[in-house]
Amino acid sequence: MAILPILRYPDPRLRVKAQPVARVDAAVRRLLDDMLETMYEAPGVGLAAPQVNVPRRLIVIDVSKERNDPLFLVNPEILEREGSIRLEEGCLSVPGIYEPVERAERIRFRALDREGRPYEREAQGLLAVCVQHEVDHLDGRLFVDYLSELKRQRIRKKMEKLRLRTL
Ligand code: GNR
Ligand code: NI
Repeated sequence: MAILPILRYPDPRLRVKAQPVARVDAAVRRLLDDMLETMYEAPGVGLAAPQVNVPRRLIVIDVSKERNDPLFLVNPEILEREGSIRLEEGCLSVPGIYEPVERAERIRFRALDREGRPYEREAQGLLAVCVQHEVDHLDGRLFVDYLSELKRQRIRKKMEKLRLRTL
């Protein structure tokens, strides 16, 4: 297992659309395990492969309090969205920024699991928000895209300054 470096906004690699995984083989499973360890260590409730510079449609999530209920989403598809919820979101690629974003409150999604088996499930609340946030990463979208131009500009400036200090 390994901790992977996380790309930071406004890195252009976070804007690339990720490609589907052809087969869940040992290399994909190893990457999922490294992503999970990286997410737990960060700590975060989700992580998408583009955040660790891998342009593939892979996501790990764990919204449990005990941090012992990992969820693996390979080639996920959101099938239905219902209702709306406004939650304060953060992102490991935009550290220190927390802003409310409106999302669907309930979703139904399909994905492959860590063994490559297809499954379908429903989610609500934080899990539903997290799946939508992570699927956005696969499409090169970030939560700051839902904020006003002014807020996004301020965040970009702050991140550029932070990068000069931490590089
Ligand atoms: O750790 C995270 N917390 C979070 C809180 C509210 C909505 C979404 C998230 S996901 C984020 C981790 C992350 O950046 N995933 O891409
Ligand atoms: Ni994120």
